[in-house]
Amino acid sequence: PQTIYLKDYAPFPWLIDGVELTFRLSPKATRVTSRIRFRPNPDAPSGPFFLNGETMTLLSARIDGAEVQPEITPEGLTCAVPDGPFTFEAEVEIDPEANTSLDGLYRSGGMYCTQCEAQGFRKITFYPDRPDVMAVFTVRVESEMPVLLSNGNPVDQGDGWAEWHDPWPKPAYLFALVAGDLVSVPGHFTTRSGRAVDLNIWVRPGDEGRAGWALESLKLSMRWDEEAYGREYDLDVFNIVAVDDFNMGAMENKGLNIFNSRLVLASPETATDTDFERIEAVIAHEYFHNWTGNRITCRDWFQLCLKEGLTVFRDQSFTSDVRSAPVKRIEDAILLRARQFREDQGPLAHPVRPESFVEINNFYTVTVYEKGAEIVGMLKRLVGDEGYRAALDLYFDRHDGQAVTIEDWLKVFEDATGRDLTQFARWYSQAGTPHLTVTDAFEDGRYTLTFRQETAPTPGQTEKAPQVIPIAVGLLGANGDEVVPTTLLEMTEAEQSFTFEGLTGKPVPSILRGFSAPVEITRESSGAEKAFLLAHDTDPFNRWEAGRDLARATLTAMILEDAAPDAGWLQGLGAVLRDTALDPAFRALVLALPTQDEMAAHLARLGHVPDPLRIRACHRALREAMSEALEDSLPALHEDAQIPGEYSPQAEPAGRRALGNAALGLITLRDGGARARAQFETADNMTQSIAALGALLAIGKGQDQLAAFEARWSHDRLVMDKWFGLQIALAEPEEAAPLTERLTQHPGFDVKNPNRVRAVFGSLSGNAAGFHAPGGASYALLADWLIRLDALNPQTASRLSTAFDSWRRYDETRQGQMRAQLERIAGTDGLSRDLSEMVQRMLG
Ligand code: B3K
Ligand code: ZN
Repeated sequence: PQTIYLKDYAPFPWLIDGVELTFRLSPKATRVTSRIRFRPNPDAPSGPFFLNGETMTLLSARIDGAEVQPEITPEGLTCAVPDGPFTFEAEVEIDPEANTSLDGLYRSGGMYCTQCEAQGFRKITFYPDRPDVMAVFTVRVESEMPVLLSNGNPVDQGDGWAEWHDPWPKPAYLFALVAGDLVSVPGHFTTRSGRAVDLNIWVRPGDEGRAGWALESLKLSMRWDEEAYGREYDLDVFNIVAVDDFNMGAMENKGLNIFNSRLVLASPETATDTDFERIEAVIAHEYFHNWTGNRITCRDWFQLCLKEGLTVFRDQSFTSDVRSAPVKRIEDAILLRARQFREDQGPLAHPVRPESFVEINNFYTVTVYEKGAEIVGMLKRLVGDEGYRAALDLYFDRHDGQAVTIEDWLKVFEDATGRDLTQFARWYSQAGTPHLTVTDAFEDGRYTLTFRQETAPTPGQTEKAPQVIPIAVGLLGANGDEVVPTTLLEMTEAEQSFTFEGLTGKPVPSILRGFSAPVEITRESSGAEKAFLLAHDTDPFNRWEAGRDLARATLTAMILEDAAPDAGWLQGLGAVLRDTALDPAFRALVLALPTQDEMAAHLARLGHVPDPLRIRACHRALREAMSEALEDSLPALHEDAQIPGEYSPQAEPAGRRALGNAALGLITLRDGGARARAQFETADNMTQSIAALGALLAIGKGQDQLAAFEARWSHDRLVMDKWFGLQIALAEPEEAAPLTERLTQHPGFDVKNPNRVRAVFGSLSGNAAGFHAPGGASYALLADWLIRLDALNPQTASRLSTAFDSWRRYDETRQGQMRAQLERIAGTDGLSRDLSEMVQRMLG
């Protein structure tokens, strides 16, 4: 397979004045006719006329009405064309029923739907399938299905047909079509300039009662984008469709977002608080793409972070505003460290803007998305709120309707604020997590902080240059008062010192407040200093961070030195938990330990070979110690979460339930499960019922509850995903592989449904001790299924294969076992481009 390089970018030699498509839908033989008006691109060198096209049969082609015989390859079509403008017409036949890749036009549960990002449109018809070719589309759909949807505004419809017109030029990856037996939960929104917009959440008949939250989230997002960014919606309708078989979360197609049903459907009985929050955030994310992604898109796929990093940053800001900002920041930092730092540490590390790829779908990563969002956050911190708003206004103004690059993006910040971003741009090109080492000194009222930055080599990048790191620092006095409020230090050198004058005593520094840069930090500081910050820091992020550091330190000492749990930390934890002035959601986060995988990564960084079983045992022992030390506080926290009246998924009650469920988990370690069983019996919502079930499974009980849960929910795919996932995630190490294998034989297991496959195999690899259990059975089982899945759905197989990316962390036996599985996958005939690229990179 061919490697594509950023440096080879060349514009398409033609522009498109209009596209007309007609779909005659039929399960196995859908006919697509296209009429595309091309005109030479005055800004591009001329070149051969090539249209992408795969897995389809060309029935006929015409140029300016005259039949032509193009040359067809597996990748597309070439053909001689006139010098000036011309119209290209084609009729092709495709087979949606046979399309198990869920990319292009496919069928899911009897409906037709599409997924075109990144390169699915080329499975629908012959077209220049690249984001820098933008065109106005008119679409006619013919089908006996009752609901026929496409992008833009409805033009007209009749019996068995509908026509849509999208006035906004767009790249083909934003094309969408849906045809199905659907019902809508309708709504209305009036934009601030007075445009009336019809909203619809389209679901299967019977699911109407679970779409209300998605609709409310959409309205909230539309208002927020007007208020926070001055961005209004630009069509008469906005449609969202829920589909069961979907490779990822959702897709921002212009005016017709298509969503994985798990990110649309929610009711208190079937969805957890986390699901509700996630739905709200993803609805917002896809909606925000209307401006950051659709109106302004990417010149090429190397610029993916241009739309994804920015849109994630926007959805994070939205959640901060509608929920709790400190809690959101902590959640985002946890995710970034657990997944993006892990990616950076292993063979899949790549820059936020990669320079080459084989399969672009392999680069929809936490690095592009979440680290991409961190870069936008740093830019905002560096230029300030006003500078940021001015830069964004200029971005929308200057680039509306264009397909642009990271250089264009940085230029608007330079032009709007006068700042030189040459060095800052390294955040986009340099892979790896910068590591900061901090030392300090105090003399004569002068306090000096010295930072050294270092980034470990990553594949293809051995030398790393210093980056611009915004470090937010505050200084606390001995009594806990803030003697220097949060100050932004801008580090640009490999090593750099900053001084604070006029202090009366040596302060306690609170460094990297609000997680002001996506870096790791090491500072030799005493446990007492961290305990002080846990008790006093005015920055909620660093207060949480101090507790997290202490938890990690005590776990590390338990694992490496057989130490006892740190009594001082347990005491500090108790004080935080009992502090009712603190947000319960925040307290729940303070109570959560670093995951076993994070501990493995941490030990590996310290130069040790992590033993997953040992980590698990110490993790458990520490939780037991917490359960004992906090015994007096936990019941009250649990009882406070039993909120009378109607369930609400808003932040405040959800936070109380999060804390209550965290308390329940700890109580269950000591009460034999009595309280959890009672909660399971009486809970009227999924948040509390699944937490009770999890608490029981974690102590090796709960089999009756598991059976009752299945009996109650076996008809519901989304709820059953939780049932499949939870028991695997919590299985004893030696039980994980056999249980997973048994569950693949369960009548509810469906290898063609990505949610189910992820519930099963994502939970297996997420169960660190189970995945790495001695003998390697889990490795072999995952590899078996990756091979099987790859033949049906390469994208989902490729995504799940990242479970192996940390293989070099472990002991020789485990390394050998994992490598053998990777090699077995690599040696499989007919492997997809997706999975083979991943496996090759992991084998390095
Ligand atoms: N843009 C889509 C992701 C497409 C993934 C293609 N493999 C969803 C999103 O980020 O909003
Ligand atoms: Zn996105």
